[in-house]
Amino acid sequence: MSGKYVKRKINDNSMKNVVVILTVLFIICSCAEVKPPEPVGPVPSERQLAWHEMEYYMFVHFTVNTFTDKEWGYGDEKESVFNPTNLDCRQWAKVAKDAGMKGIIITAKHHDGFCLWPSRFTEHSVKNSVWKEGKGDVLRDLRNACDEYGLKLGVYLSPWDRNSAVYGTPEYLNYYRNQLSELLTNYGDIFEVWFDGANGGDGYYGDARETRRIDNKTYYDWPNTIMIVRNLQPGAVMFSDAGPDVRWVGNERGMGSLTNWCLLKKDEMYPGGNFAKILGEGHEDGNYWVPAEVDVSIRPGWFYHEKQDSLVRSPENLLGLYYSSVGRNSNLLLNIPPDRRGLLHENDVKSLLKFRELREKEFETDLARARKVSASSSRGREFRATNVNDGDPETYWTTKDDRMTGELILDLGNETEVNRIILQEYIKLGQRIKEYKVEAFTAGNWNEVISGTTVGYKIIRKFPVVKTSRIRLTIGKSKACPVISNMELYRAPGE
Ligand code: FUL
Repeated sequence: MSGKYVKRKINDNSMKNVVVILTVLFIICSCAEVKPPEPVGPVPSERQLAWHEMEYYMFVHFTVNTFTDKEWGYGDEKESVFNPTNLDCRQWAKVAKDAGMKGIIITAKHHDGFCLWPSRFTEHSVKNSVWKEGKGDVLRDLRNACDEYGLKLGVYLSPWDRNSAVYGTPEYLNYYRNQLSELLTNYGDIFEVWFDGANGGDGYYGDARETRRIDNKTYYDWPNTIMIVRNLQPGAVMFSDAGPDVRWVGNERGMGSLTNWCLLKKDEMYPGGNFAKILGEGHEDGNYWVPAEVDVSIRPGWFYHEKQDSLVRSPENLLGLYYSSVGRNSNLLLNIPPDRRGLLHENDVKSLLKFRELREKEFETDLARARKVSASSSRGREFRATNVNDGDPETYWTTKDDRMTGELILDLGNETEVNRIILQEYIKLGQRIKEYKVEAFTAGNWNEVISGTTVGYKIIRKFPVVKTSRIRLTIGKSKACPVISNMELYRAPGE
């Protein structure tokens, strides 16, 4: 064997080894590269994810109060006062659908204790009213109407019951839970169960007519009630001041908080407690995912009052509510109270439908869609910048784990007018962003158009019209590498 041959053989072998090592290294590197980031902090459950996507739905306050012109019934109302002349849940559902809403939550029982369904556990219900000669069931009608119009159904069951003789005793809990079980067993899939926190004290209470105080921290034994809902309707989220799944935003004016964490230290809270400020912002270091819901009425009252027919919110006002709720990482639960006919009043319907038109005009054409986007850094191909404007909520842009900041530059092609931006984090990996700003490239410089703190499921921000060919989003602070699934830009009418 000549020396030359041996040398060549050795060279060949080393070359092969080098190629093998490089290939293995490449495979290792690219595998490491495509791994998604680990979730940060609490993440939403499946039922909460489905809830986030609902965004906007109808609240319906309807009971004896509608006929007595009250906001809080005392509990001594005769069943016969409940007498809608033309109750039509299909009209409610059609309006909700036409308004772009995704569901309806109804006051199955408000504080006065009157049940809109023929409960087996009380005489104080539709079964003793004159409506449909006592054969009616508002919940059944609404279920059918929601199915017909492709809407989800939710129920409000007031824990405070001013009619029940046993309210305030342990026996009442059985009564309450029996009613809850009836609602959650007989009316199909329920998407949300609404527990309000009001406990005013005085009431009829089976003709005792007295004040009954309960300790709202302990009396209702919430953990066991929550179990009932979990067992009977695993897909339903539960709302109260403190969750467990969805929290009150802390006011009834329709104002979500600009800083809005979907996180909450809910173990420290309970329905009816004094937590308004905390509920708006949530807790940055909260240990549960409990996003905010904004509940607000289209009229001054929650129930229908004829004298408020001229006080219905205008379409422009409703659009404002949309920005201060859905635009601030919250869902919007908008109350439209049926009147004494059992119909949504013409004024409310007109305003709602016009609001839909306005909303559609605001977000007519997404100017960011499929435009060129570049990022200051990326985690790899799978997590590239263009994932933010591909219209797919399951793809996202993110950086390597050691980056807590990042920048995206969106190239609009030509000089284009814009005045709205939508941003969404990929919340399956937790809520991360603590600080962001948006700039436009104008007159040779980057100029800030808006800045803020949290993002979460979704924010929609307005800013004065700017004509630009490039928009830059900077994530200034984040709990971990930023993860953005969506960015949209619009030119809404007006300034
Ligand atoms: C509160 C109640 O007292 C009001 O009547 C209304 O139902 C509102 C949505 O929740 O707790």
